[in-house]
Parts: sequence; structure tokens; C-alpha cells
Amino acid sequence: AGDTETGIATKTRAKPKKPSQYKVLLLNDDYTPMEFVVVVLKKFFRMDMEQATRVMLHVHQRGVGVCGIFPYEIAETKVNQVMDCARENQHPLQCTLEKA
Ligand code: TYC
Repeated sequence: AGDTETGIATKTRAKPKKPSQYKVLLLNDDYTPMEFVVVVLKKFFRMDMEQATRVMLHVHQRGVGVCGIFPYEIAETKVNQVMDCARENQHPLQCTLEKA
């Protein structure tokens, strides 16, 4: 579309917005085994042993850590996968979302 009087093109369409990004956060607790957390990070966040161990130890020491940053729907799916897996194995591991 444009302005026929001035000949200056004016935008009339909405800009397609980039999907906003969300951090997937892992929380520390006193009961979930370290090995289980490492397995979860490898399985759902495609980390190798070294990365997964680093993130797990960071969460263990600092209380919280970022597993990855994703568009909302993917981040939500990751949180659900981690929470379902923790529940199935009867571990209190908590995972949540935060806008990046
Ligand atoms: N703090 C747990 C332990 O000492 C290990 C752990 C690490 C648990 C990271 C949760 O997100 C977590 N067994």
C-alpha cells in the first residue's frame, strides 16, 4: 500500500514479530540425585556429558541455572518433559520458564 497524493510509500501491514524467547531454568533441591539431573540435561537439552555436568554443578552450587533459551512453545514443552520425567522417577526436581 502507499500514499497516492505524495507518492511516498507508507506501511499498512503489521510487522511480523519475532517470537519471544524464554529461558528454561532448572532449580536445585536436596534430594534429586546428581546423576539423574545429568541424564535429564543430556536427554532433553541434547547436552554432552561435560556440558550437562557443568550445568548440574552450577545449579547445585548457585540454586538455579539456565538449560537453554527457546521460543515459548518449545520452552514450555521442555519444562513439561523435565517435570514429567522427574515425577515418573519420584524426584522433586523443578524446572520453570522465564522470559529471556
Ligand atoms: N543438590 C542435589 C544433590 O546434592 C543435586 C541437584 C543438582 C539437584 C541440580 C537438582 O537441579 C538440580 N543431590
